[in-house]
Amino acid sequence: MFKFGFGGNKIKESLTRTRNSVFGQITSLLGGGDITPDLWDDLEALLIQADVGVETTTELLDTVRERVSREGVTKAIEAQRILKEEMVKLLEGDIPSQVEKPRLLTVILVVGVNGSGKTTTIAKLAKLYQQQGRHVVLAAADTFRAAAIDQLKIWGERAGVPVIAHQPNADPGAVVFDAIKSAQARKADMVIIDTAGRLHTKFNLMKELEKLRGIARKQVHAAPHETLLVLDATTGQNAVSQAKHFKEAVEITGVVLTKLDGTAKGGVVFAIGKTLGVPVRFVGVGEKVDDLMPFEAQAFVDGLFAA
Ligand SMILES: Nc1nc2c(ncn2[C@@H]2O[C@H](COP(=O)(O)OP(=O)(O)OP(=O)(O)O)[C@@H](O)[C@H]2O)c(=O)[nH]1
Ligand SMILES: [Mg+2]
Repeated sequence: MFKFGFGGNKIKESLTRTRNSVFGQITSLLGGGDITPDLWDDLEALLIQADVGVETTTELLDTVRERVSREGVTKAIEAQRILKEEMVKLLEGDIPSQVEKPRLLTVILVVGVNGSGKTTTIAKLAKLYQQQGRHVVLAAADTFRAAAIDQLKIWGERAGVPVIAHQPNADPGAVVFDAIKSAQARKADMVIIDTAGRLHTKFNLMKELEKLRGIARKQVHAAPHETLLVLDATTGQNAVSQAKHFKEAVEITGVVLTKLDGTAKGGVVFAIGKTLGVPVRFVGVGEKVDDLMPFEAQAFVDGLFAA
């Protein structure tokens, strides 16, 4: 199976703001000396400030403190090692991606509120999978905004992948239907579906996403094989509440956290992992088509604590 290369430096670079704002202070706090009672309070405050979220911070620190006492650790630097280990554990989902499974046609549905980075992420995904030798077709099922269709077409042209689109305000279900038919006719092996981030009401949006899932499932066994929720890291805890709302309405199998390069709120990744119980699959680290990286928990945590 093809494995993505993962540039430790690139993820480290995209975490610069997050590291410089709070994680750098955590690294200093846990840099040397003995563990003091004050240290835990300071650490708690810093983790919350880093957008890890209150609930996740509490659970994380409970686990770390329990291990510190059980393992008889007295040095702050050892507590840092344990904290990093527990952070990695928190982020390491054990849900395997269905995208890697060999099948005739893999369908990926991409959802998220408007502006979160869905269309850009789809272009990036198309390029990534194309580089793996996949034949990708894009479905412009965000028919709510005329510009959204054009935007996907432009990205499709740049990436050299066909985009199946209808007129603005056309039925998104029909777009999905046609895109899958077209992919089958072309013997393509992947369809990535762009969806609206906003309809007249949130209820309509969720109903529509469910409908799109149903249409895909009727055409291709077990489709969509991946439903990716795109969340904007710069929105911090707001991304977590968005995630909750989506998860209540639609089955989400993975998260793409975008704009990590432009935020100090990278700690939100821990809150997302914990709240959703689904893995972060990719992170967006810039606006260019190559700026998407498969998420690796260890590299991410190392990047947060890097010198
Ligand atoms: N810095 C940075 N910008 C990003 C990233 N991903 C997306 N963007 C930018 O975010 C903005 C919105 O991205 P879109 O892909 O249009 O978002 P969308 O979710 O499709 O939005 P709607 O179609 O309105 O629902 C664009 O200006 C993108 O260039 C990223 O990883 N880093
Ligand atoms: Mg879009």
